[in-house]
Amino acid sequence: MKKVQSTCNYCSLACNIDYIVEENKIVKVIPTKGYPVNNGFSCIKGLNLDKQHSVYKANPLPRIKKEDGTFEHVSWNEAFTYTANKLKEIHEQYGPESIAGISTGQLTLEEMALYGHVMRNFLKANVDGNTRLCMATSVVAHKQSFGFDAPPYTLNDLELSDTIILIGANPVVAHPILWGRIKANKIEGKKVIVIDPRYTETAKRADHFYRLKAKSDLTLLYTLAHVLIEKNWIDAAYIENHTEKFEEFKTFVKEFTLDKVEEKTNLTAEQVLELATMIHEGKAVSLWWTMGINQGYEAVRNAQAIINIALMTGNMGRPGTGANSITGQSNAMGSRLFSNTAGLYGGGDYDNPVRRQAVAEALGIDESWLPSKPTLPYNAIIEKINAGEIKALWVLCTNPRHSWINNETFKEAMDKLDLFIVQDIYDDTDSSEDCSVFFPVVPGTKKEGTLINTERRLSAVRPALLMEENEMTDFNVILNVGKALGMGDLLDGWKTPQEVFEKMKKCSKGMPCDITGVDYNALVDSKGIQWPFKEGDTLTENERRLFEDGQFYTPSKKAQFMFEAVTENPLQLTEEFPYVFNTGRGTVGQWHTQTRTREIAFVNDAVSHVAYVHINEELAKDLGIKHQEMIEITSINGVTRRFMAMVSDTVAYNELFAPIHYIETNALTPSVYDPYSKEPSYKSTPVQINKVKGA
Ligand SMILES: Nc1nc2c(c(=O)[nH]1)N[C@H]1C(S)=C(S)[C@@H](COP(=O)(O)OP(=O)(O)OC[C@H]3O[C@@H](n4cnc5c(=O)[nH]c(N)nc54)[C@H](O)[C@@H]3O)O[C@H]1N2
Ligand SMILES: Nc1nc2c(c(=O)[nH]1)N[C@H]1C(S)=C(S)[C@@H](COP(=O)(O)OP(=O)(O)OC[C@H]3O[C@@H](n4cnc5c(=O)[nH]c(N)nc54)[C@H](O)[C@@H]3O)O[C@H]1N2
Ligand code: SF4
Ligand SMILES: [Mo]
Repeated sequence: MKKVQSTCNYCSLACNIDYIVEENKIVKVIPTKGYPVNNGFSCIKGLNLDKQHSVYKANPLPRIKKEDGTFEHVSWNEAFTYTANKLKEIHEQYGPESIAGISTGQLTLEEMALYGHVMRNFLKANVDGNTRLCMATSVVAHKQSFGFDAPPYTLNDLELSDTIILIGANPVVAHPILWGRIKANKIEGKKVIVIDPRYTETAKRADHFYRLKAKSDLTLLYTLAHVLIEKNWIDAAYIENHTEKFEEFKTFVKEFTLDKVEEKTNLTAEQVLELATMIHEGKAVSLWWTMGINQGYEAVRNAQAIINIALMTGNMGRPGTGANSITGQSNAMGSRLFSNTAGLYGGGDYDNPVRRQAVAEALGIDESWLPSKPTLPYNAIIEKINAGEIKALWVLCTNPRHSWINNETFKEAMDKLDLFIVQDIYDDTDSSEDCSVFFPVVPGTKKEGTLINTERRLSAVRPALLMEENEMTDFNVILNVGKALGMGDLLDGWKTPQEVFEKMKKCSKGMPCDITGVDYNALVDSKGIQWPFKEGDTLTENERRLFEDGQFYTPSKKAQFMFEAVTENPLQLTEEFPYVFNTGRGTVGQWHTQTRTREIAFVNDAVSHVAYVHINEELAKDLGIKHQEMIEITSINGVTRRFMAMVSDTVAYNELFAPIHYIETNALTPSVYDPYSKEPSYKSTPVQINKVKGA
């Protein structure tokens, strides 16, 4: 019997888990005691990490689609040669920009970095990640406001805050262990406040719930700022010493008066005043946001409006404070910093000559190998496939046929591609079923590498199980495609996860995310370690927050007030499409496109097997719809899908909520993005409801 401590590779908390292993079988899964994130607890997904490949498992050999449309399993060598030859052909005939990749926030940082090296440095292809669907808004907001993509908090701040404001976040379902930290907060008179259009599982457990109109956060937050300024409930010294552009912001928010707020947000002047008073009276106020903010048509400004509230009230850098973006996937943070997609390894723009030189030296390559510009964003990649300009796509550890916005456009793209490579642990996902090359890989229980969680904590993934015959890791698939492409000595120092980690450490030197002091092997059986951790640093605390000295990463070292006029949602409700179709996580047990969590029998037995929407009781009555009746929903994008109506007290009269775990949901979401982050606006689609004829 042996014990292997590893990291849960579902959500961004990246809890640690002890696997008890006997004869290459996991016989017990125990949440690691003493690990700072989850200290002996985990959710049902973490407890069932051993279930992957228990019911569904792909043939361990790769699969190729032949000219006549039939499929064949081939040897790994044959698949690598076939894929590399096809990629080279397309590269030669149509140029590097005819190849693209979609990476993920759910692989290890070493796998992402290697993929970025093969695809971006060597092939000069565009590679975006599914993190675009998730964290792109926070990335842009942080960069502009703080000077670097740096979430300031440590999870312990949840236990040190007397006023916790959750905006567009439903941690009871999406981050249960984080919710556990809120419950563990023993401060007397502590307030938990939820701002959401939906009376969520979290709102039901909160002290205050503000049901705002969908996508009206910006008006609410600017009005709040205005009230705080009017009442002089601001921290003038903090603003003076640590921020810039406050005077402009103050003038800008003057027009956001309380008398106008109700019409725009559905919240009364009294409610907004009450919220402002709680912020004023709180000694340690923390504001937390997730996808209700990140996924919107003016999302970056929304995130920054939250940051502005924290800055102007001096709720930054002190215990229990902060404007805190919660990440989604286990390694979204690793993907943001080390995937070579939107910026250089370790951060910094591709047009920064000093950083280019430093990164090239760290990698031991000529600077000209580095990409000259950021990748095309996800939406542009799909548009270019559909325009016939991109011919080859390699997707790994994501399932875009299901999760991409307006997902019929991805179906169209799949049909257009000359070469569609999918790398997944299952060969029957919506994306992989019909692809030209399928690379089957082993799940996280057989892999080695590093993840970075929502509070910037690096932790070790280590294999609990040995590989079986013909099995392959993500790392080795990418490495072998690189070899078959002829990368030769460009792969020196990229041959093992540890070698890649050492390169990434070097790339991070001198950057805010400096990890030069982290020892790859010392991460094993440890408490993890938050960045920054420089060479020579000694660890005195397991929980560290940023900006305690009031110094930010901008050239002036001051945080920036960022703001812009509120704009109309490009998709307005109309007489024909009078209801808002909101989307998000349905249950704790279900993970995104449900490929993995379908293997947890307890979850699979308990959840709906047909797509469903929550509908308000009054609305259901008015439309003559019964609980669990099948209804048709038509979106403003012209697509109609069937859902089961679930009468619920969680949604307002003119709003519906559909979990994302069913492919029908994103058939209805039209292609709308934030202008700066290009993150999809997934949560406010105008729709119509119809009874199914003859039902
Ligand atoms: N069980 C489970 N857990 C998960 C995941 C999963 O699939 N399943 N996925 C993980 C990932 S990758 C992510 S990104 C996180 C997401 O975690 P969350 O963001 O917490 O989850 P969502 O349900 O997408 O959205 C949160 C809330 O935003 C609200 N919202 C919608 N529109 C608005 C608006 O205009 N304003 C405001 N203020 N709120 C709005 C929704 O009603 C919803 O309650 O969860 C992670 N955890
Ligand atoms: N309408 C709407 N749509 C949304 C959202 C929303 O709130 N509303 N949220 C968006 C967000 S925040 C996110 S993060 C995305 C998530 O969307 P996806 O990334 O598409 O969802 P997953 O189901 O997590 O896909 C991961 C895939 O990787 C596979 N996999 C698991 N482990 C491994 C591994 O070790 N290696 C490899 N190669 N594959 C593996 C799984 O089987 C699965 O097919 O969805 C987005 N879509
Ligand atoms: S809370 Fe997140 S990281 Fe922790 S066990 Fe659950 S899914 Fe895994
Ligand atoms: Mo996400």
